[in-house]
Amino acid sequence: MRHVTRAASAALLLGVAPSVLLAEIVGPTTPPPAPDFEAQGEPIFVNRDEVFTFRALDSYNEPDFVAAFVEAGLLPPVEERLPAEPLVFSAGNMPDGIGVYGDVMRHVIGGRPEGWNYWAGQSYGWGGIDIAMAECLTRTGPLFMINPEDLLPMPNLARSWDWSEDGMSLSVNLIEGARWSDGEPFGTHDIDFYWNHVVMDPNITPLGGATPSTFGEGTTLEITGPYQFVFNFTTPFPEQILFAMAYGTFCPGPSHMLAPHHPATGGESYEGFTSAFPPDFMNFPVMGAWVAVEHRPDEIVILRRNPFYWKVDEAGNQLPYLNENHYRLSTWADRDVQAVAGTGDFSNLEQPENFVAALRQAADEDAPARLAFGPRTIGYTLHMNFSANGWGAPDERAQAIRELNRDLNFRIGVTQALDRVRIGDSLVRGPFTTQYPGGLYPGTSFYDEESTVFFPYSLESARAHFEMAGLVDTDGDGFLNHPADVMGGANVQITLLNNVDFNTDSNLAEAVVTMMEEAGLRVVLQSLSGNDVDAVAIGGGWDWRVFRNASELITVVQNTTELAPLGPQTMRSHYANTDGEIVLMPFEEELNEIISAFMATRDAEERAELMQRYQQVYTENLYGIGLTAYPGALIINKRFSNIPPGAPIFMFNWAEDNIIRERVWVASDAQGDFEVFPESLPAAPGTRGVITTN
Ligand code: BQZ
Ligand code: CA
Repeated sequence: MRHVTRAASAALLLGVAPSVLLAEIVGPTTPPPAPDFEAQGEPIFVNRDEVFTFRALDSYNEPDFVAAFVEAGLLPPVEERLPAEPLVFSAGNMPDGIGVYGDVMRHVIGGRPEGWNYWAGQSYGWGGIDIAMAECLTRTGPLFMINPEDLLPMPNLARSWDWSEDGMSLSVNLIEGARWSDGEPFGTHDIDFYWNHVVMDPNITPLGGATPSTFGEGTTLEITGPYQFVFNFTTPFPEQILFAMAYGTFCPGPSHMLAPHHPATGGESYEGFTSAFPPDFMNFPVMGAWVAVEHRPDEIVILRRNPFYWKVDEAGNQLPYLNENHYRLSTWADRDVQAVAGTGDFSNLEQPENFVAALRQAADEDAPARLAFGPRTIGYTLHMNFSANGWGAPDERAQAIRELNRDLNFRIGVTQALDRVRIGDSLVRGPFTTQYPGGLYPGTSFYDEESTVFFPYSLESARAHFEMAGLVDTDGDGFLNHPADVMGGANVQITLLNNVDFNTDSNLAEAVVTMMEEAGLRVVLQSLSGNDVDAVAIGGGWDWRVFRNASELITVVQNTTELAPLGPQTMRSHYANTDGEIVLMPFEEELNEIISAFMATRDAEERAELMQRYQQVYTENLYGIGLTAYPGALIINKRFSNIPPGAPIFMFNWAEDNIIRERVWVASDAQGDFEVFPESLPAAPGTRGVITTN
């Protein structure tokens, strides 16, 4: 009731609504209930220190073929390759216990590697390649199984941290004596390079999009030793920093490789920095469990075990257990097909168009793969470009759209023109999809239904709102026109950016085009492939965009800074112009206040209340227009052991991180004959392939 009154009075306040229009307005409600859908498999909840600890063991083991490299004098002994106190996975937390060496995880992906300079924004092709190669200061993927009372990021390259008494600084201790996969030492020299020449350098944006605002405005980093550094803050106890240290935003690169190419440290130019490690540059040094040793374009990327990996199991076996990781370069839909058929090993079943076929095949007792649906954490938002001061250099037409995007009546018109039942059914029938108004997802810990504003589907109401936004079909061709003083009163024409690599993105984009046409709005697709979509999205050359949501709308605590336009490049629908200026709408100021307050408090009740306000302000202002939300399923070949029960395909991170691949193994009698480079190890950086002992 409250909402209905508010919307009607808002229309009156705008002073443009004749009573005829008001009669057609359908007011907002709370969201319709989601169909029941049981997640399959519950996580076994534990505290973080039950998963692993850092400590020295009496002795260490390695695969026999690796020991042969040591005997041949090609590699230092295993105890010298490991840190004094490696990360030790506890047997008690392993679903199937200590493993054996061998075999391969065969991934299939839809992306393509652009190059290996992640720190200059190059994608490795997604689907778990970068997650396998890059390690970060903290780790969040496995948090889906951590007790709520202990829910903070897990240590990783950062083995521990201490807050100062006043909470204004955090000193971080790195793992000591760990090495990059080429044997070079890892330490704060790598942190120094990442912080000062990647994060703080406005000329480059690393792949995860880390900017100074990611770590809190005014945060500084001071190196205090070879393995220790200190963050200094402007507000006390910004716990958020621990999440900003995780995947995507604080995964340092090998400074011994990167620094010589960076203009600030001896390199020639930024272009030179970006292109220094093209896709055919093999054996780029990593801290991850596997190294890229082979890339055949459009065919495959092969990763081989890193002999310097700094994690072991409780019996002292150096990890990983799996010798190789394959990434066949195909399509995302093919990943589902191959995983179910057993010619691939892993898929995040995330495109509902494939649900029915996958379910049918997996139901067979002899099916090679198991399939388990998780919570409803895959969702799509229609983003509008809110920059009216130059981001992406809009022409007159695009500028007119930006101004419409900033008009609440226009956004209400758009949301009410969307029939979300039809949208869901166009992807898959059954209890999977739910009508998603936008903002936080139902079923997640900070979600509050009462604070969620849902504008029901109504073409009449949509048209009335478009009219209140000044759009009328003045030439009678069925499409709404701008007022005479904008674009000469021409038809409104909007572009919709979508990622053609996913059928779901394309189907949703087409549904939006169709439904807008029914309401008189002309929308044309701007269809691009993944890497190009990301480039256009960051560059700002788009009006609307279909976007698969990131983790902040599920967890709130991961990527929190991306919930509001706190910095020049934090809110993906509203970046600053090239001068770093951003003109906020009043409700955006409110969102900024809420998120800043959220990050500044550790009081659980206050945090819950703040997120209720966030959801209210977000959904009543339609900051992002929700399209649909649904559950995804993890498909994994039955021969793998140690897959944690209840691992969601997406929560704090993707399943490629959630399942902790370095401790996944295959029983000897179940191992396939899949290794392409048996008995070998990665060659030197810049060299193709592997080395052997003979
Ligand atoms: C999962 C993921 C692992 C990126 C990518 C891709 C890019 C986005 C997103 C997902 C793929 C898979 O997602 O779809 O299931 O394997 O790789 O990284 O969509 O285009 O830019 O954010 O993670
Ligand atoms: Ca017209």
